Amino acid sequence: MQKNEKALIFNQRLASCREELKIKYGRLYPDCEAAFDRLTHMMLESFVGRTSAYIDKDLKTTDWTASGETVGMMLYVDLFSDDLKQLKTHADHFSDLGISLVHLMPLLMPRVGENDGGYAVKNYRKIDPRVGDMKDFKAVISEFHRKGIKICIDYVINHTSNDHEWALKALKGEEKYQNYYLMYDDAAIPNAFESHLGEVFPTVAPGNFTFYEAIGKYVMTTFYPYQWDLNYQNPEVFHEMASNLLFLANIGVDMIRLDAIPYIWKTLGSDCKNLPEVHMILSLFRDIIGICAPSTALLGEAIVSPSVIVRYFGREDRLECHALYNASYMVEIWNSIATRDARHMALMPKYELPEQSVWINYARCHDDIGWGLDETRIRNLGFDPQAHKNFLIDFYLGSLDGSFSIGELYEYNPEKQDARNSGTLASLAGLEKAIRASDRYQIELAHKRILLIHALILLRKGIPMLYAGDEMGQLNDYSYVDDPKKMKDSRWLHRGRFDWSKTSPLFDAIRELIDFRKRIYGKKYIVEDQPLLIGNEHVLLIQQVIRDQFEDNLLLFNMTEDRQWVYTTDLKRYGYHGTWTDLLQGKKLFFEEEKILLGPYEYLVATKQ
Ligand code: OTU
Repeated sequence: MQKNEKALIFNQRLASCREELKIKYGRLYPDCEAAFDRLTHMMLESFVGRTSAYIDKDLKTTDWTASGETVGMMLYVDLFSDDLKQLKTHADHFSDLGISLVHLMPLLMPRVGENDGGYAVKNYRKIDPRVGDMKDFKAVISEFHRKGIKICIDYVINHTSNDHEWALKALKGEEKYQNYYLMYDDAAIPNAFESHLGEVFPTVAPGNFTFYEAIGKYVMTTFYPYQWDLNYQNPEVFHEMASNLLFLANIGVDMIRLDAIPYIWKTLGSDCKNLPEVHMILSLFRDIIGICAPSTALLGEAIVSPSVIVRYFGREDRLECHALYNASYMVEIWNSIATRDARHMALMPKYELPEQSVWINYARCHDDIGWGLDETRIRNLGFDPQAHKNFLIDFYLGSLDGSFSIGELYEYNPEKQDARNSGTLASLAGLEKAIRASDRYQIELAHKRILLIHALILLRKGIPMLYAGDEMGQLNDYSYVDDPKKMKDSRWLHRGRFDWSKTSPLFDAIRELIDFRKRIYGKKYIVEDQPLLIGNEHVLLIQQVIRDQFEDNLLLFNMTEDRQWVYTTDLKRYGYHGTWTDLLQGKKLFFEEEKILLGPYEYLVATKQ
């Protein structure tokens, strides 16, 4: 495609939404006529730089994020395969398992030294030299695309590292770049900010400002002191970050994970989270991507309460992220596993999402589990929220009598009796303790529990996202305490090296589950996915409406290690009668009989036939 041909396409696309875009932009940056023109010019340049093959892909790509065939896995390249060259040779691991989307965690050039697992980025246009270079990355993309696997990478938009070119220039006293960050000459404004702010890492990185003696300034650092918050009030920062976004899209990545979105806009006197301007920025990013690289999806990372997360999908007339992490569901899964009580999950509120919006369902990721359960719901079920939280913390630490878990605390605050938990899925789900005790029955139970957890993410509506290693039952890695760069951050407990020498029966079982998902839902899409309350609180019932399928699917999950009965009166109450078949094992289920039996951690996908 010629340059002028591309320009024509771009101008047509822009013309259809230019005014709207300008109004939105004007809300953030009033009276910036010239700046807006510069923005659209930058977009044109970027579009002209997009390869014809990708422009073609943009036209052909359908809503792959909503397809039941999309199954993701996230990993750190260095821990999984040492580097990108090796990763290329491991493409079969994903194909064998049925993974069609791979999230390569922080891949862009990070800060030298401590870097928050790569979430302190020094250069948005270069690859972390420890794993390779841009050529290697492009080779991975084309190899994975050839195999039908899409690629997601992180774009850390709230902060740069303190050795990013902009930060270095700011440190040299260049005012232009000091305005890229939030810097203050004395403590007055920082203190005023602090009185309304929380802390993300209260023990490892307390406070939200860091004093840099070299320039005698306080720099806003919401996360680690070496992660400098960007100042989006400055239109230049917005432009640079929009331009970097398009740069990443033009490499050919299919999904861009926008890190820590709630924090990107700061207003004195507020808690600087989830402010209206954040939504405006995301909506602009969505429009910009929609014009310049529309086959690229934006995945937002906002680990906040569910009613706040959901707003990051935007509205039908002002879309934001294509996908968001279903953090609340993740917490509910672990809550139900510990309590053996499915009611919390059954009572989760339902949100109407704009079309083509999708949840990412996951059980573990590289971060801790924070127990942000809805307190009213806990109270309504007859529990005290604080006591319940303490129960979960102790349960997953493994200190509680009868707990099958082995984990560690993260950000423990003895005064507030608060903590989050670290640990791999398998160790939290009982495999490590069972292996240590050489208890074959408990090992078998732990395997069942791990599969149930995977089923809870693989059989529901949304994109399932597995965490690499979990498919092999990888256990906690305690070696992080010997590394001075990691020892203070227990999240490294579940960031161990992938053990290629190991085999696990879990791999095949998870592969079958993924295969099942694709067969049942691949082309059909789950339209509705609704938990329903039943008499037996230990069993989760999900009603699914499937496109192009006359009858619903009914999913039953036994959240306990004991056998459970489901009384069919419960199912009839919801209008379900007759003979059903479990599609997983081919079992017949007779709703005219009194009850249905579920084995330990058993789950069924029943349909009427
Ligand atoms: C993200 O997480 C990343 O997932 C973390 O690995 C990084 O450390 C962090 O950003 C900084 O870049 O606080 O405990 O609401 O909760 O972005 C994890 C969003 C985090 C934040 C989330 C953040």
